[in-house]
Amino acid sequence: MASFGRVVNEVIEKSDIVLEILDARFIEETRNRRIENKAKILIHVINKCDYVGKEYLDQIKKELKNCVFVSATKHFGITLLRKKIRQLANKKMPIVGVVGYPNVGKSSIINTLKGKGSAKTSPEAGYTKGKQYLRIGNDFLMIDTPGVIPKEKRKEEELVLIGAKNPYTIKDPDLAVLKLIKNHPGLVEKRYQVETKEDEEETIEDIALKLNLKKKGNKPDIDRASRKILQEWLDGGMN
Ligand SMILES: Nc1nc2c(ncn2[C@@H]2O[C@H](COP(=O)(O)OP(=O)(O)OP(=O)(O)O)[C@@H](O)[C@H]2O)c(=O)[nH]1
Ligand SMILES: [Mg+2]
Repeated sequence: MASFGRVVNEVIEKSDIVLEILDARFIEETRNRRIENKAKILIHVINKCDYVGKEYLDQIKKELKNCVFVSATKHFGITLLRKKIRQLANKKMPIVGVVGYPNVGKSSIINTLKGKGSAKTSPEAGYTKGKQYLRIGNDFLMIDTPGVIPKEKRKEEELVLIGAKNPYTIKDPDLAVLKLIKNHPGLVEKRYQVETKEDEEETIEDIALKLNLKKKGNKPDIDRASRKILQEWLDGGMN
């Protein structure tokens, strides 16, 4: 994955307007102040709104200036986004840079605006590798960019919980699950119908046995169970 570096810096400099794409479930965690401070004109695009409730979004609306709520996959909010870009643009064919953390839906938003699949998307974080220019009709020129994470925010177990890292490629998925259980008491236990344990490592063991994920000697496979739990968390299966 690209660090916050050359590519994104260059895109922000070139762009008349910057769309900072944020995951509706993790707005604060996916904000990048360096991007926000550098952009000439900034629109916060809150994507994946299909995962969250309206009341929550009403609250966010009060806190963020220039924000638009969308769902790229459910196709809502896109017309509003197009309008907002036009409204804020100070020229006819503005260059619009699309930036944000890995996996927040940058490429998906561009595709939905364009009306057909041209920017490749994937559930895997870190999919887009270089920048790509895409013309959106006669309205604007968009630049898709690789997802970037600020250098100071590199703790793997936190990144995986906001979708910025792939649960199937990280080294210690159980650390992320332990954090998930601590941050959301009862949520994981309820999903898998297991008892709350004082030692959260035991909770993961119980889930592994329940899912029949075992290693040699009938031991619970913590690693596989953890990756599965994380994927389900990211897919919205615990709401
Ligand atoms: N539920 C839901 N899923 C979405 C939405 N937008 C995108 N996704 C999914 O999120 C995943 C990542 O989407 P991408 O468009 O590839 O994200 P990206 O920001 O371009 O990711 P990188 O290129 O890896 O930085 C894909 O599995 C999409 O289908 C949305 O509005 N709702
Ligand atoms: Mg992408």
